[in-house]
Amino acid sequence: MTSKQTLVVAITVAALTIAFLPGLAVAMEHVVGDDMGWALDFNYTAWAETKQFVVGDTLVFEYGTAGHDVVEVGGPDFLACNQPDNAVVWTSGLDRVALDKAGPRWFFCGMDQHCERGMKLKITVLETAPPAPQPKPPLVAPPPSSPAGKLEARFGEAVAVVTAVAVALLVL
Ligand SMILES: [Cu+2]
Repeated sequence: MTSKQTLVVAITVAALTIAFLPGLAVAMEHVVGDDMGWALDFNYTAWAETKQFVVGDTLVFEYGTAGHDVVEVGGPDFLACNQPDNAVVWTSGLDRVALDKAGPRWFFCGMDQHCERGMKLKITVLETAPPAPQPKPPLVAPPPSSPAGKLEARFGEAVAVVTAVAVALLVL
């Protein structure tokens, strides 16, 4: 093996390692309000501040259908507790909301004056989880439920890096 080939192999291994380490993060389900569920007299703003929402995660709203529902609106309607005709409404009592894109999402309860009474939730969905400190490599393989799409995206990035480095070495 030439020194260039050795270098390419070393860089490939490094790039793949960097690309796949963050892929160990597993999509999370967030039960809104934890044990309290979706209810009156709970501070969902404070609750949301303790959580991290990442693309691929799921929000789960749990509530009695007689008293509550879940309405998704835009920012201004959220502030005004206004439910427009085209708002998305969930009513199952066990509503699973996929967080499929980055950015803010706004929800409130559309029943009576529940929104005005604070039954409202704003979250910000992150593209990727910020890197957590990893003192040691994990000893177990990631579960098979790891989102394949994310891994493929990361693999694509790694391939791009390796290709760019290999081309640069050949040109030099
Ligand atoms: Cu309600």
